[in-house]
Amino acid sequence: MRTIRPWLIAGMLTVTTISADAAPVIYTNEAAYIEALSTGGFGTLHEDFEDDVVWADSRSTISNPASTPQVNSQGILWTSNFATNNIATKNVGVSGSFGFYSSPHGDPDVETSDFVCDVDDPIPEQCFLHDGFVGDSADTLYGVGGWINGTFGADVTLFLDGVEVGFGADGNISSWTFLGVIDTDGFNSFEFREIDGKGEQVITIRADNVTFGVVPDADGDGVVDERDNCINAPNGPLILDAGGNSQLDTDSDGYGNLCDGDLNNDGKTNTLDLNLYKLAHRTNVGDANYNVDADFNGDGMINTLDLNIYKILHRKPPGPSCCGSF
Ligand SMILES: [Ca+2]
Ligand SMILES: [Ca+2]
Ligand SMILES: [Ca+2]
Ligand SMILES: [Ca+2]
Repeated sequence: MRTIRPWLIAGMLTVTTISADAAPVIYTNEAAYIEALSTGGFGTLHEDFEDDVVWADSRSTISNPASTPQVNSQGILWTSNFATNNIATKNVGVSGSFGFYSSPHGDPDVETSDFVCDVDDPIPEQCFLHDGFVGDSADTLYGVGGWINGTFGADVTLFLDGVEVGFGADGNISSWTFLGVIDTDGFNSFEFREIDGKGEQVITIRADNVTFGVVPDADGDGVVDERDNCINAPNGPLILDAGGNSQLDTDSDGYGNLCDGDLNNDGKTNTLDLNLYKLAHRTNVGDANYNVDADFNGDGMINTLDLNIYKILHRKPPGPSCCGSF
């Protein structure tokens, strides 16, 4: 019975509050950033690097460094901005017990190269260390903002999907500073990069308390609205239906069973559907009259629980759904 249905038509619909082709907006005030995400209709995802289970392999102390090539936390894959470097978390954060950084710092090839990097002006590009870190997300992100700190007045810039957005003068930091950006066009990767540190002068950056702007998940079931076949009825991986199914849609019309009382698929839920329901009431899987589409909660039995769900659906069109066509 357990059905994990792939989101076949992901992204077909867009959230109406998201406007296209707007320039990214920089924020240096966390409250203003969070408020702008809310006003824009976005949900938020917060990363404080405190989850010991998720971040276990990256935990380190000054005396006993530990690091790992990558960590996937809440759908964000965190890596260093140099492929051969690792990432680490230790007691360098702005709050809680842990913050985040790349380990080692910057381009591992600079200090070992034969290139002469002890010049100040102009500084060859090969001399820059560019300490930093990257996050990649399969789901589209619309904002990234967090507390950044660096040594020696770190110059921090930001790349979204490989394109530099920058922080301008705001990216010149020497104490914990909030740096954020909202890009309503969406992005799937970001990089915070230090652009001033060079050979013989490592300038490091660290991060903590990062908040992402994400598409909304109205019912909080772990499937964002743009992929949720029952936007207002929890039926996703975090809140499975009574049968343990996620996104169960037995007639494959794009509306999950939990929000699809339209048993004859004419776009309406009316007496015709009620009559179909009645035929299946008090049947179980395997019975002659069992109708899998009328098993709204997916538990293999059509009983009072399903009737109660049908009552809510009666006289309403199926959905709302990401991916239905009515
Ligand atoms: Ca949802
Ligand atoms: Ca359906
Ligand atoms: Ca109908
Ligand atoms: Ca049932």
